[in-house]
Amino acid sequence: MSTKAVLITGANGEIGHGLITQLTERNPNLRVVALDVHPVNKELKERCHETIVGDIMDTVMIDRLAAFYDFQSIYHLAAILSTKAEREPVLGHRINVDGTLNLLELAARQSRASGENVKFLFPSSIAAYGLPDVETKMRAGKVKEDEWSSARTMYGINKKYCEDLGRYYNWYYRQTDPQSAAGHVDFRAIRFPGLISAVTLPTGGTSDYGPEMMHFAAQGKEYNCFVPETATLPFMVMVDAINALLQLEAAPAKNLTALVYNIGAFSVTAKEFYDVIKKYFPGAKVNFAPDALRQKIVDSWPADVDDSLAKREWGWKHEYDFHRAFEEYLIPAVKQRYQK
Ligand code: AKB
Repeated sequence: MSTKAVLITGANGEIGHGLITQLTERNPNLRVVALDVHPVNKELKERCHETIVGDIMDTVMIDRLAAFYDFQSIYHLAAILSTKAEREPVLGHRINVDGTLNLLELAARQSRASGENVKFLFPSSIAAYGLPDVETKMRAGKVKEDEWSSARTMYGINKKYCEDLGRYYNWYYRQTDPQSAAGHVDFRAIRFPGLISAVTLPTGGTSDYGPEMMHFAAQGKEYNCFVPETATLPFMVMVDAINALLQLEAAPAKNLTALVYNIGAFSVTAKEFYDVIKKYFPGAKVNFAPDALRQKIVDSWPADVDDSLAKREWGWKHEYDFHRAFEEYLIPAVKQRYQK
């Protein structure tokens, strides 16, 4: 008999770190199988049933996992973020799309074999949106899930397409088979805003200027910000992002009418970021030196999102607004991190 477990890909990434901690704190008996191309650190390893250093493109390794485990939920976090995927589009597509397909196939096979649905939690992104220019973006305000859906980056297009793949696996997988299967992939996606963590730094993203500004200031380093002071994006702290994933996972299927949900917390300019950081690190030095190409990506993402559907259907509510996020969560934790 296979062992019941939860699979987390990209376990070593920013969301993975916090998610493994939260999942195992809430349920110490949960068997977490963590997969990443880099080894996870000792502290996380101790929380996991098994950790695997491997590539989501390795179907032999995925087959081995399928033979040993019966996954109830899969959190598929592994991805190449927007700036990196723009520099290496084929690699971005390979990991973000082909990799996701491998994991969806695993979920489909397991759900059909067991007759029980496998929940597939997928972090999509505000990159799935594409606004034509900054004026339209600022006019658009809070965008709804079905608006401005022509993504402009390889990463955004990959995320958007994987949402569609999720819909296919959820509703239509092998629809011409004469007999329908009992179990299916229960696909649930969240379009995350830029995420800010006090304990990890993002790599390869375009919303990275927010968290980078704070981490540089905490280390007494000068920061060259690659967007102008006016650049506006929705952001959220990592604890809220992880709570959202756990909340959506736990939501009864009967309450959900959609497969993809926006969630929001606060929308801020790069200047507002700098101002709040200066409040806690008065010596912080940020030079605004926009990189026109990365700025174009930020300009194509919404300034804010309409998350009323998530609020209505699964009770989404952020805990940290902009000022509380810095005051109570980010600054104390980041100071502790760099004072060590
Ligand atoms: C990125 O900047 O690529 C990510 C995202 C907004 O999904 N942080």
